[in-house]
Amino acid sequence: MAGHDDKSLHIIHCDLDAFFAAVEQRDDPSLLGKPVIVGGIGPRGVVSTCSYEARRFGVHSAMPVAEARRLCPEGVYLQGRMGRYREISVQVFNILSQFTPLMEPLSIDEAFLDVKGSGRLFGSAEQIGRLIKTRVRDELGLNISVGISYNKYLAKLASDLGKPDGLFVIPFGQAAEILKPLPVTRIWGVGEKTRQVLHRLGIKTIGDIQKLPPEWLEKRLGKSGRHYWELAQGLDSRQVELEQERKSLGREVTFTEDQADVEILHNLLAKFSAELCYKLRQAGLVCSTVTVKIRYKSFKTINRSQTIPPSDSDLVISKVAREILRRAYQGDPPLRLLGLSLSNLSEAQDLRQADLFESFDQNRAINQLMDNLHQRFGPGTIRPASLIEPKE
Ligand code: TTP
Ligand code: MG
Repeated sequence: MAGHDDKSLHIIHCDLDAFFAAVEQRDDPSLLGKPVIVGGIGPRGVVSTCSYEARRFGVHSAMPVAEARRLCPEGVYLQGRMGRYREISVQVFNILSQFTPLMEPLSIDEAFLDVKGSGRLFGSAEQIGRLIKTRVRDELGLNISVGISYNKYLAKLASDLGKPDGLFVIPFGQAAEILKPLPVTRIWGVGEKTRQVLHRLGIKTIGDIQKLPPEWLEKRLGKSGRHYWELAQGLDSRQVELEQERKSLGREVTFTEDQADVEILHNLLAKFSAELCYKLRQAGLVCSTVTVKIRYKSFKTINRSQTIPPSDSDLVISKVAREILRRAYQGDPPLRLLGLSLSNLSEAQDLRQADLFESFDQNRAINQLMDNLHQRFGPGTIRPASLIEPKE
């Protein structure tokens, strides 16, 4: 496997241009060349994204739609169609995965590829990048920006620097120079808060960080200080991970009408727990962290986690999840989104420690029985009473 000393160009980062807006333009060619803004259409809606034509007016993601309308009154404003974007996303990932088995999707429109072993079939990383761009354009009618380098951070930066419709390569030996003039917010993970802290320390560009001793930054920012210092030098040892190896499993729902009924929310968490634990057991995994995510109408989002002894049991996890929700939310204001994710995954044999819990073996027997029934008669055959919907 390629270690972090491998300076050959073998990591590709792909990211679609103006994804949601580009899908709208492709599905309705009368929108081509126009400023298209996708976002919530209510009075407090937020821009999800917009076409590059709209960006020229200063419109950008996360801006209130009302402000976008002021900046760009002639824009075409559309409510998103998430199902459609997911569908196209799957088609894009299908194309990408044909160039290497080592693909790591990062979000709905971006993925890393490690093409170390793909050379004989498809050529250099740059040739693969060109093939990807051609296929995504010809088969799906979308522009995808491609960044190529010898590690993940630099490949991601490269795709960003080349946008739109880019193909940008950062070879070893040029990384430090390319990084030097960029603002610190170009460091992966540095957001507005860290930017302010760094500015107060007189640090504005990545070049400013390059000149510092790592200990200096570590002393002021803790462990992330060291990490940012490494990225500023163009060092990143993280490997491209297969999706199956990903460190969490999650399920969430955005409500069509904001939801404040605590009982419905609790039942949903039980349902998510059942689905996710079934997947865990199929994969022979257990989880040690349970995270509940809630998003208010205002878009304010809260994540609350709890560490537990490793488990793959619906009963254990749904109890923990509901306890977290009970502490975090009492029914006001209404929620727009509820999610559950399980992380800190490990192989199921690590479970022995958890055998200390008395009811554990009994849970395991019940789960095994339920999984067998699922497999034989389809999902939903047998469920804990808490998962039966009120209508039924
Ligand atoms: P991005 O890749 O960040 O943005 P983009 O594809 O629209 O534009 P580009 O990559 O060319 O800069 O995000 C992908 C999609 O995710 C985007 O089309 C819409 C959605 N999204 C939101 O809903 N809200 C956000 O704040 C952001 C940044 C993205
Ligand atoms: Mg994108």
